[in-house]
Amino acid sequence: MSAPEIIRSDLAAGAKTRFTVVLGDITRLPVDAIVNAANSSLLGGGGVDGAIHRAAGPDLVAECRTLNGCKTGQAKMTGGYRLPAKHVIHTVGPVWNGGDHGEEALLAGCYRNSLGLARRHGLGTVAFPAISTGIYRFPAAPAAEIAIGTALAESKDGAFDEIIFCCFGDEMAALYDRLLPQALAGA
Ligand code: AR6
Repeated sequence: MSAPEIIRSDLAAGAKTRFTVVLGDITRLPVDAIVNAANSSLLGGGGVDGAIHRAAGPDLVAECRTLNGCKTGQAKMTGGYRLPAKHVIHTVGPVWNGGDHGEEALLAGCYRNSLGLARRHGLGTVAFPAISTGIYRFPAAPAAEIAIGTALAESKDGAFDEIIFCCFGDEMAALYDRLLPQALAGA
């Protein structure tokens, strides 16, 4: 895929954190941390997880082996190795199972706990993929609302310079491009 493209970049009124929608491959972003939509083993997989491990090289899985996995909705951090990102925050999204198995709260937990980890380590720029919306089948629109809403709520203290939503396809980018200004206007 070609170099990531900025679709939209906005500040909420009176707020310090910039929210940016990017179309492209998250492994190419030179940020403090990219978030990985991992599975509970943290030992790699398909989708964005596979792409991140391929781009980071084998030292990433070696560090992941020391972490003893990760529960759904939680997050753990490693180095970025060969990635342009300094760190990888690995989180485990919920598998969509119809919506009445706590999926929404678990997905919000992924964003909240990833940003909590970033805040504790003083990381100013964090990029998220659309967690759970691929192999785990979470519907894109409610997932995007949870992503944006949780990130807005968690950044009110001004701890982050920029939060990036990295979309891997035109449809996802159009969805975030539509939802982000609505959410910022209401924030
Ligand atoms: N950059 C940004 N986004 C991407 C990239 C990329 N390089 N590649 C895919 N996406 P998925 P999940 C998007 O399936 O649903 C793995 O096997 C993709 O289009 O990667 O949370 C893990 O090991 C989609 O919008 O993650 C788990 O077993 C989003 O990333 C399982 O998949 C998430 O899709 C996790 O499933």
